[in-house]
Amino acid sequence: MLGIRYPVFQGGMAWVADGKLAAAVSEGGGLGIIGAGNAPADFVRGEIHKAKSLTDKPFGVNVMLLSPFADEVAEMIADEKVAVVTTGAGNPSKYMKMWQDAGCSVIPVVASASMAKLMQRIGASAVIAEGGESGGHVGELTTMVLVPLVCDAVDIPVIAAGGIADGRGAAAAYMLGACGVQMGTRFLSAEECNIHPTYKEKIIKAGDLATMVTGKRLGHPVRSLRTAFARNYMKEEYGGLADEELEALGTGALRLAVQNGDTEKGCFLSGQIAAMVEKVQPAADIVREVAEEAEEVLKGAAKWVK
Ligand code: TUI
Repeated sequence: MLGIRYPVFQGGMAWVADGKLAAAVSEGGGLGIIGAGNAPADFVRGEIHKAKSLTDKPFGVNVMLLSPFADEVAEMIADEKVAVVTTGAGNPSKYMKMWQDAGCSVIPVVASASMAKLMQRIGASAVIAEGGESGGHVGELTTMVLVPLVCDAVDIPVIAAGGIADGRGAAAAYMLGACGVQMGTRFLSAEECNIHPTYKEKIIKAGDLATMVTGKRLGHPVRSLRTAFARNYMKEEYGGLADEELEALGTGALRLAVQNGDTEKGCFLSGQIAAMVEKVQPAADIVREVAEEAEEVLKGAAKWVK
């Protein structure tokens, strides 16, 4: 459907997934995705042009729907005729027709089966079912529960995300009915991923209980590494801070983590699966390794059949 060799998407991580990372993933046979995050349209356009200069293969752009620049980014994407648009943290209905008219394949991230049904009804090409094991803005359901429910709810292809970082996870996702996977955390350790070295080191060192979820009180729960910042945020969340003050505490924290590696004030978004990420390697190797390992695992699956 998308003209990619391996069914492996790289999550469109805000401040992290730039044109260079997306191009490296697409060159490796997966689908690289530029994360628009909270950036203005001109900045994202620059990353699209960078990706186009580095690869002829298809790539995508993720629109973070809570962004104050979502409207202008959405229009710019149609203007640039980007091959694939993914969306996160909301309902992209109002942009759907514009993107379809521009020839984009629209693949929204959903955190529930009802949202998946709605996306199918308005013309989505596929959906990404993202479980709460993922990093960043998370839904209620786990990948294990969400993916088969979404597969039952829609006829369009389903890509699984959240808690997947190797071929076993990808093979399991196919068994749940998905036809591809999206990974974010695993790509944080890609050579071409331009985050602060401290961020990469923290991901590689992370253990199985290294992440926590904050922000539930404000209605947008976010999973990140359990740092001084996250613990303090959690304390204030259940303390006396007003909503606006709590909101202000989080503003800019992701950028401080990504660009400065600031362990005091930075918010290091990460999925639970960081515990499985062990080394820095080229993005193309990650794509191939996961896809090939999934095939190996599935070849061995006959042992479960009489
Ligand atoms: O969007 C993500 N992950 C993100 S966005 C982000 S930036 C941010 N920073 C602070 C607060 C909030 C966001 C960091 N990580 N993943 C995709 C995703 N989408 N997960 C869950 C959803 C989702 C949630 C509700 C999709 C649709 C939805 O619909 C609700 C509605 O009806 O509008």
